[in-house]
Amino acid sequence: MKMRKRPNILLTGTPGVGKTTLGKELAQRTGLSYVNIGDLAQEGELYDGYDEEYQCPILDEDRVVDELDDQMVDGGMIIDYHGCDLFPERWFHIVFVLRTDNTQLYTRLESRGYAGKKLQDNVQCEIFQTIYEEAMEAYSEDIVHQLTSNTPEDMDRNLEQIVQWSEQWVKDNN
Ligand code: DAT
Repeated sequence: MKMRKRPNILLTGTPGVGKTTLGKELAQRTGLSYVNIGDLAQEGELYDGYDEEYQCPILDEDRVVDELDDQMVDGGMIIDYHGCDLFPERWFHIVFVLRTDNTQLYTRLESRGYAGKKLQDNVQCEIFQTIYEEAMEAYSEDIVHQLTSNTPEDMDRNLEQIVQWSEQWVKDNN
């Protein structure tokens, strides 16, 4: 029996914008599989060197892509990462860039324990819409959507919209 085709969704944006919260809830609501790239890299030690400035391991992008490619070809995946140009363009049917006001983002990242340069750099990343521009360069512009993620109401609305989009995609492609 042939499996129903299901879409692959990329959730991207600056750390703290709500990708993980949205992605996990979305997986529950749609039955799609949620993958957090940071966790995947940690579990498989998919690293290539160490970044002294940021005091964190450097992602081995090729191994991350190899690790996921079979699943992505099958479809039905939700990918969560604070970057987007490392993935093959063919992987995704839709790309959501979550956006948060910088004052709110500052508070969220501070309570996550970010401080100093790491905190400043991440808030600047959001102010200069770095990830949105990265997404617009890496993917066809008509599949890239920005979603405001300031309040719990925003979270609910985004969830609702993506669930509906996903259901429609499944109808249209099967
Ligand atoms: P990310 O995965 O993008 O780093 P997260 O899902 O871990 O972000 O969320 C960071 C924190 O902010 C977490 O405590 C939940 C909160 N948050 C996320 N989106 C929100 C929203 N739209 N409204 C209120 N709080 C939100």
